Amino acid sequence: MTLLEGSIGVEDLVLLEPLEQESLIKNLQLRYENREIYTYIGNVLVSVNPYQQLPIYGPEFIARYWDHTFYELKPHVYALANVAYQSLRDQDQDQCILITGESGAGKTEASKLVMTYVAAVCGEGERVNSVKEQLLQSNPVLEAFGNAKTIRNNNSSRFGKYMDIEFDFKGSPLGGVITNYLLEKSRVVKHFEGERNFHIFYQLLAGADPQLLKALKLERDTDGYAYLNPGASRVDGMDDTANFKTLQSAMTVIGFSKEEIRQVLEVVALVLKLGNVELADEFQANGIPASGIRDGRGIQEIGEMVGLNSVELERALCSRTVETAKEKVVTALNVVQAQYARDALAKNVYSRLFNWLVNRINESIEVGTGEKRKVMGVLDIYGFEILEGIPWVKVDYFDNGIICNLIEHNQQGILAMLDEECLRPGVVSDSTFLAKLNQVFSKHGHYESKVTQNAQHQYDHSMGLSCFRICHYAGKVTYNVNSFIDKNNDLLFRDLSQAMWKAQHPLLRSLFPEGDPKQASLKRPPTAGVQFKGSVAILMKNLYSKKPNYIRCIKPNEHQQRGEFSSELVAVQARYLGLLENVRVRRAGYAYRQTYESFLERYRLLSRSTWPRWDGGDREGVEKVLGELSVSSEELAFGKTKIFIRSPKTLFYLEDQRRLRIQQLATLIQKVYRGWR
Ligand code: AD9
Ligand code: MG
Repeated sequence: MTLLEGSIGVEDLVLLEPLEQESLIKNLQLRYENREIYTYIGNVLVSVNPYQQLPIYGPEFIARYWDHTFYELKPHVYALANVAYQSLRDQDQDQCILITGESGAGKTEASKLVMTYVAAVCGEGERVNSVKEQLLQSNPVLEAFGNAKTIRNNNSSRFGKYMDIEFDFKGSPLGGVITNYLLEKSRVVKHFEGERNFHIFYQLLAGADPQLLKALKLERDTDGYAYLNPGASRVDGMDDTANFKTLQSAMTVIGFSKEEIRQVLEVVALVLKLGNVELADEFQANGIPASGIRDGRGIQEIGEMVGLNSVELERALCSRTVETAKEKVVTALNVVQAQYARDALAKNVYSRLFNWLVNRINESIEVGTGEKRKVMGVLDIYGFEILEGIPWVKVDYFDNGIICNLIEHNQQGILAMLDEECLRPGVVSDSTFLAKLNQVFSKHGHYESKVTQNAQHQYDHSMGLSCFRICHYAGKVTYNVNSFIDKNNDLLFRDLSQAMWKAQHPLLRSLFPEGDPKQASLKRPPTAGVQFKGSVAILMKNLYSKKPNYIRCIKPNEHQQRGEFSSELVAVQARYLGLLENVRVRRAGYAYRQTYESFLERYRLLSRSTWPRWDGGDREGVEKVLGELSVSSEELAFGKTKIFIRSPKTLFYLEDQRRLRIQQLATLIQKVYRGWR
């Protein structure tokens, strides 16, 4: 292994010898064990989560990285932030920071470190400082409402976030825009054992002073709330009380008024109280099952808090009105349906509140029109387990086309079929959807389910009957179709939105504009799948217009433990982050386009015509080498001074051949040498 002076292992994996998966992991491990969590692959930053506070952050380090160029100091997230910021400022080039890695790998922490760095170096002055403060304080607010403890990560982001930070021509910050993606709103009503609901619920109950608690008619004990799993309310090392203070002051810095903060907390309390609304069987005179609220007190409290008639709320929860062109038909909901309606309402209230918060923050940090600005985008999305198959986790250079087609094809993709199933009249269910997938994809090489396995006489007991599996690049991922239809439909009965719209509570009311009878249209809103596809398309377009800077985050163990490095776990991540390929491409000097001269210099040992001696021109030499290796002409384009190579596979092939040839030559030399002795 090459050792850079004073460095542990190699600081840039491009220098790794031998270039293999195993040595790559060993190098990361050696560095990790010496508390060197950052390593480069050229200008890509690899970061391994230390699970401890290392003394490598803060003003002194920021100043040091500010004063040096990229390769002068040890690899660091500050160095990457520095390059991005300086090229934005001096070369007028919009930047984006793309942070990938699985849940708990350190994406959000990395994004905050980038933001802190940029904020520290991007100028001063009263106005500038207040913009910076607002930008930074958006983090605790979004984390309180959008993060939760999961099995993988005590502070897991349950939404995707993209933030554009905007600067003037001098590089001083003007403001920003935040876009959020797919909040995991099902968490509001249900989460796994050992996991928590969103932090805000615990922060409010732990941190509210007695007056506030009383005003909101809440109990401090979390066990009394159906939407909060019992026994999992505390998280080691997390102080909900202190975080509640931080949240309130962050909201104040951003510009939320006292009244706004109060209203936000009331809506949070409303969600908790909804969870405690118990529904009971009732029967109509004709014996048809219906439902009613078991104990009217909770609903009464909700009604009083948000200015709603509780009788009307009960009606909205327990019945459903279907309007046709001619008439209105009211049907009673049975208990299961009414519970579904209640939970749908809670999820909708919460996720709309979250969107409202993001918009409200944007109102504060938005930049007025007119001024020309430079932009730095920061993308922090949650783990692979959720976003597989979506373009941005596409590993560079891997042809993901087959999988994307399987999922996204306009008529025959899984998403399109899900939409179709949602629109189909009659009895549709998750299992009819799965049956359809099984039928259409029975022969698709990347699709598997119990049914297709049986047809092929293979049995994999790890897969349930309600599951299908997609063979992604990163490995096989099993999806359970339970509640796919519901999630995609994401329907909120109109009765409920109309009831919410009638509330006197200004914030709650504003969350349900479609409840206004004047607004009500019979048009179906786009399904969740369609909406998400649209927002991803916009994001991709935005990212393509910027210069990318990559941070690849790696989780060293499953236990959130410092000092523990599981080679197997890291190897899996390294594989789907494509680290080795990344190193190979860099090492080949980005030979996609390279001058004939340097290309020939590197590869001329591969042809008898050009090795050991070649007296002809560079271009002819290159033609000889490629001709002798039978590289397809489709792969090549001969420019005036440069050779262009289409696919990295060809590059890998050339690199492999070169490596073999060097080995052969080495053996040969040894033989000759022994012969001499
Ligand atoms: V998820 O997909 O949102 O579930 P992330 O965002 O990748 O995940 P996160 O940044 O939240 O992971 O990191 C998880 C935890 O690791 C943090 O709460 C810290 O306790 C810890 N961590 C991550 N990076 C660092 C670091 N550079 N220094 C110290 C860190 N601790
Ligand atoms: Mg995160």
